[in-house]
Amino acid sequence: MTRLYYSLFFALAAVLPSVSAHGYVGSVSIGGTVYAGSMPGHDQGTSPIRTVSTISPVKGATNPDLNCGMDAQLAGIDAPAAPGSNITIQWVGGATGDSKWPHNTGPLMTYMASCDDSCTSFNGSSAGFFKVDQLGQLPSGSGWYQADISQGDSYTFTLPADIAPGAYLIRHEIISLQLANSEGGAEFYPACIQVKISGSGTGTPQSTVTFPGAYSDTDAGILTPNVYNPGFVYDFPGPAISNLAASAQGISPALGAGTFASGTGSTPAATPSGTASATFADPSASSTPSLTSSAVPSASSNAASCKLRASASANSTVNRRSHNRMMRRMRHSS
Ligand SMILES: *[C@@H]1O[C@H](CO)[C@@H](O)[C@H](O)[C@H]1NC(C)=O
Ligand SMILES: *[C@@H]1O[C@H](CO)[C@@H](O)[C@H](O)[C@H]1NC(C)=O
Ligand SMILES: *[C@@H]1O[C@H](CO)[C@@H](O)[C@H](O)[C@H]1NC(C)=O
Ligand SMILES: [Cu+2]
Repeated sequence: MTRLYYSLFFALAAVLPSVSAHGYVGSVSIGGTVYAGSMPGHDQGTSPIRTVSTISPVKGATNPDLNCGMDAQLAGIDAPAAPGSNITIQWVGGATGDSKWPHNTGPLMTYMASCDDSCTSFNGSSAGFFKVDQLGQLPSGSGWYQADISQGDSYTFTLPADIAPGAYLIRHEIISLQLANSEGGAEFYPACIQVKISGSGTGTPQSTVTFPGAYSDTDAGILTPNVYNPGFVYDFPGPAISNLAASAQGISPALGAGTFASGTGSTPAATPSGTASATFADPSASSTPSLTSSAVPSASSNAASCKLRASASANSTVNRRSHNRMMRRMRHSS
């Protein structure tokens, strides 16, 4: 099934004109439902993805649009989500989302912030964000997970298992570093997704940051003149991974071709089997040097959270190996 959807996606992509420049979050899979995002500059529609005004990047670490993307609008719904469940995000390229994400260098990061009861009227500009995931360079040290996104793959992370119930903003972000050899050159693509988390968890983050506020234009992960040098090791910007973070995350095949074209509105999962098989793990925690250091909770974290993180990383590594084998097969077959 997975292979079929992947091939179908490539077949479609091959006949579509390639559109320039940048992109946006075209769809997200939450609790088995695939929600389409609105095209930038279009009506918000019924989607938990906050609509941005343009596919162009946010520039500058102090730009207010670093919060949720360019002129992001409140979304009308908070998508129901279970703690410990997977969320899969599909980036698309071009103003109408009919091409692939265009960039291949730089990190993918995911933050969350509590909106209290509802995110539908919540302004995130003073929200307290905590980091739940980050993916950077491939374990081989050459190339980036972002390059997989530019092949049409989706990105999956797992909601914290013990997170307290309530409404949360998920702030997923790509940073593209192809112009980051000069200060202010990094391209930020933040995207916010509104969820309502169920359950009876009690977990809260030990510390939070704001956006803007968490980054500076001279951070080692944002001003990167050496990014194309052999042996470059990426240093993620922002805080360390939160004590609340879960383990599994990664890159997966595309979310199914049917979700790309819709401009607005939520789409019931038209391809449930494809979606389900698309979310196998590709966590990057333990074997890449850059991730090992950043994935360890900050020094102030207690021993219990360190232990949890360590066991999660071990399981993630196994999943990634099987994923990489599958990716090789699929690339060869497409
Ligand atoms: C949040 O507040 C800022 C500052 O008042 C404003 O510029 C921005 O548009 C608001 N965002 C939303 C989503 O309402
Ligand atoms: C989440 O994805 C990981 C790998 O990506 C998988 O091992 C796990 O079973 C998934 N969890 C759920 C609840 O689907
Ligand atoms: C990892 O796998 C072990 C053994 O199967 C299991 O006991 C443990 O709970 C798993 N850890 C996570 C975080 O899934
Ligand atoms: Cu771009």
